[in-house]
Amino acid sequence: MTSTVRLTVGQAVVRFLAAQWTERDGERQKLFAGCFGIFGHGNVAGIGQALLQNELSATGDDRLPYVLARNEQAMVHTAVGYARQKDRLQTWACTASVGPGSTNMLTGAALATINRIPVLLLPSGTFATRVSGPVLQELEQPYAGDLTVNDAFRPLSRYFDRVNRPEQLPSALLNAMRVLTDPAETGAVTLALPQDVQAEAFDWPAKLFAPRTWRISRAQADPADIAVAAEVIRSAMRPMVVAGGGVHYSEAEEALLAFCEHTGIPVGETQAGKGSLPHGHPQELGAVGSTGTTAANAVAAEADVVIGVGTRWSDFTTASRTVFQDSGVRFVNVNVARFDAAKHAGLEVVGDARATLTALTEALDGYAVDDAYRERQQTLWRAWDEQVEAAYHPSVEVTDALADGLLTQGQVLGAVNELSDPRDVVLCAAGSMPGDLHKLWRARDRKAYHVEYGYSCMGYEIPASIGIRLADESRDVFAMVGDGGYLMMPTELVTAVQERVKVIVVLVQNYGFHSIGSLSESLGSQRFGTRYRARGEDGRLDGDLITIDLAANARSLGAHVIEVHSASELEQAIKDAKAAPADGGPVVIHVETDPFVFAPDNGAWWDVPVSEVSAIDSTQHAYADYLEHKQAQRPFLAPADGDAS
Ligand SMILES: Cc1ncc(C[n+]2csc(CCOP(=O)(O)OP(=O)(O)O)c2C)c(N)n1
Ligand SMILES: [Mg+2]
Repeated sequence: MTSTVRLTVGQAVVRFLAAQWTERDGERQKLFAGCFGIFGHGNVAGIGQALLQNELSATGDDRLPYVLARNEQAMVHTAVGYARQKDRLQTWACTASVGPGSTNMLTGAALATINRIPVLLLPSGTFATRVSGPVLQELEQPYAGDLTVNDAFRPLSRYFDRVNRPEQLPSALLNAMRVLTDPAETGAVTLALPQDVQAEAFDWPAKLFAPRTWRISRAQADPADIAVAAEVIRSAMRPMVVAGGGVHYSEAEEALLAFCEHTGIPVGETQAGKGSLPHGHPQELGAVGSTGTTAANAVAAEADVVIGVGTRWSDFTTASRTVFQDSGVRFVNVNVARFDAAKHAGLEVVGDARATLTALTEALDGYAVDDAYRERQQTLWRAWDEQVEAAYHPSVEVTDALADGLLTQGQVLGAVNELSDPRDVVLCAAGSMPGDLHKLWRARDRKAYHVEYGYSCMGYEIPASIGIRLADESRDVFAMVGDGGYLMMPTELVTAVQERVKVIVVLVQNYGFHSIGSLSESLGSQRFGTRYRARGEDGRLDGDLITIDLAANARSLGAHVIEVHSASELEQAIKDAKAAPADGGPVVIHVETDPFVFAPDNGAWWDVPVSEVSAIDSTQHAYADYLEHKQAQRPFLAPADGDAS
């Protein structure tokens, strides 16, 4: 007879999750570090009771620690920050109550799926039996009796299931783990759990709870594809690599280094791929695309073969398809997901980045770019690096022109870069800083740069910094957050206090949305509605600055706050923050900047449509400008293995 265990669905979920492991390259680790949650009806009794029972009685590897968050969107961000830092080998589950608690996780789900980061979401549902419906927070639709708000997770999840009967749970759980641990499929995985089902008991086969190891294998590309790819690369005069997040997730940095050193091919980096080559490497081109360096973009403009490694080719990477200007440019795409490998009519080399780069290096034996190409790339890079130096240390003319107590954003980024340890992590997500960081940050370690630019979600910064620090306590984490981003999601400072997690938040106050203000201006919309100003006498939002005290706000949430008003105070603050106790909770450095000192220009574009007709002069001018930029847009349709001419 099969041995069985009688547990509720909630208890079975918790017990199962605690028993899951991943293994790659012979290293084994727990898949779930724990479960974040906020309780309400729906999960307070079901999953909540199960987590309590686990906390009270489970020991060692059977534990699934519970952490109370402050906002459900934020707890998904924390899980994403953790999973990305762990190269997608480990993550967290997130439990939320019926209705708003669950739908608050939707933004987090989209962010995880877009960035290809595994998180397990457990939204609670209204009664599967419907006996007492409509219950509090239940959505009713006259046209569909089986619909719930949790159906909104379907388009945002890589796997979705609703467990309406206990018998459905085993296959739902196994499928959820399959997708979470598949590098080509991974993202948000959602198991919706109706509140009555969570509390229902069932006799489960004991084998369901046996420790289970999900092997994350390194998919090998087809040797025939490697051979064609090598042939295409050998035919190139001006090849370049574009390194994406897949380089990091596959731990392919050394394989990339070997590939570049054997071939002399230079490397541009996407936001997720930054740090693929350490700063200072002779083949470094830095950021490529809309927020790219002049070096990477000049090389890209003439590249005849572009080797994308682990990139999903976002518009920022290609400067909306304008950065690669060679009329016959061809793409060779190394990617574990065929979906991404096929982009831009690329030659699909479907496989793990590390394994594939190693195979390609062998297949390219004897091939190298010529010396003139190497020299050109290095000259371009040196010219850019001088601009970075000038942004980090602006001239007296620039600093003297600043109002009292203000710094430039470049100065702030430079100080954090120079005073942090090479292994410390810098983190950002939205506003003007991601672009400036992409251009200016000197990434000195493979896991030291974490800009979320798939969803570029304001409010990601503080919760994700907690996840990163939980993932690796040997690194300090610097969360760079604008005043707009801070106001979206300061709440998790309280969670950092609760868990005594040391994160260093650099809060850059510039009174509004500087990034969108600049964008608005360039599109002829005159910075409309982007400044934090009171409503003026003319009825418009152009009155006095709203001088709210964000430093006091952070202090009230339990953070240790340091306010700085000069470059030397900023230096001291960074040193003090680094010296703060490792388990002392969050430190916030509050600094005001002058947003009108910009990072060095790269002349690159980003396609944001301008109104075709308008009654405003500035919009009409912007539209003429827009049409001109559109001319440079390329379709990228050349067959990758075809004739280059
Ligand atoms: C959740 C969310 N809402 C809106 C946006 C659009 N958006 C991008 S940047 C930005 C302004 C960010 O302001 P702040 O954090 O102060 O940074 P700054 O632009 O001033 O550097 C906005 C509204 C977004 N990215 N995320
Ligand atoms: Mg701002």
